[in-house]
Amino acid sequence: MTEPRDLGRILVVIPTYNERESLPVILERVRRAVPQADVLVADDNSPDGTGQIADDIAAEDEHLHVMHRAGKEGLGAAYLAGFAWALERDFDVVVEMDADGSHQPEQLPALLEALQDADLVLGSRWVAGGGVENWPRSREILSRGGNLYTRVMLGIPLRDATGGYRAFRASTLRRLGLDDVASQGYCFQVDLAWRAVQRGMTVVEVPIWFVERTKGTSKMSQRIVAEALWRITVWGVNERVARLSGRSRARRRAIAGQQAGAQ
Ligand SMILES: Nc1nc2c(ncn2[C@@H]2O[C@H](COP(=O)(O)OP(=O)(O)OP(=O)(O)O)[C@@H](O)[C@H]2O)c(=O)[nH]1
Ligand SMILES: [Mg+2]
Repeated sequence: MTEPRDLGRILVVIPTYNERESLPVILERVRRAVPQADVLVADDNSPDGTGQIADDIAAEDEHLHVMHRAGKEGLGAAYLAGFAWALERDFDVVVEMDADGSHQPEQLPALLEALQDADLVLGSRWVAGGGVENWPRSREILSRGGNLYTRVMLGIPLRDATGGYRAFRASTLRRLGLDDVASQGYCFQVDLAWRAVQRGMTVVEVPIWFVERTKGTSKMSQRIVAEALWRITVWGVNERVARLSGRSRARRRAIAGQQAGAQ
């Protein structure tokens, strides 16, 4: 197996909001699983003091960095700030990982290995070898259904475009045009994956075993689901309209060409 260090400098970005119980455990696991990687905790001023806990651990670990943000702005905004931080410091690879243990750090070497031949690697629950543990049936249906809808609406082949365990090359992030990303939650993940596919990048899915959190509380909400549904529908409709008008433009051009040829 190729050593992940062949990829250059790696930064794992972990967004946090009220994760005081989970964070120390996940940091420990990341440092053990991928010792050569740096970690950035992007905390939205968690009322439970997660930011302070991160600072305390960072004081003992030069490879751990903490970004303190003013208040809760959602997962997408925290990641965008983390990506900008990474690109400014010339990291070569940027990883997305939740703080709650759902994304197992021990599987990160497999994602990094796949990045050797890809622009973007998605940790995927819904490919052979992947799956979920301790998820209620309702969450599984929501995730599978959301991914099916995304596949059909956007016409992309990805099985798990909503997941948030990913590895990007820095060059990929630079090419995605992140300045106008407005989406949050699940939709943020779909947005980035779709941008990569649209730009003809190589997006690879690697099976992961997703373990539902045992500590802290979920930030998942109906609003996050509604946002995803709404935006994906708008993107899908716009895409179809653009494709159809592109086709009718091409047809008009072909007819004009035939008429010119006939004269
Ligand atoms: N900085 C920041 N992090 C957030 C915000 N919302 C969620 N997060 C973090 O994003 C990660 C994913 O959030 P979760 O609450 O686990 O969402 P989820 O995985 O969809 O929901 P569960 O399956 O119930 O865990 C966790 O590390 C959260 O702490 C936010 O507004 N700001
Ligand atoms: Mg979670």
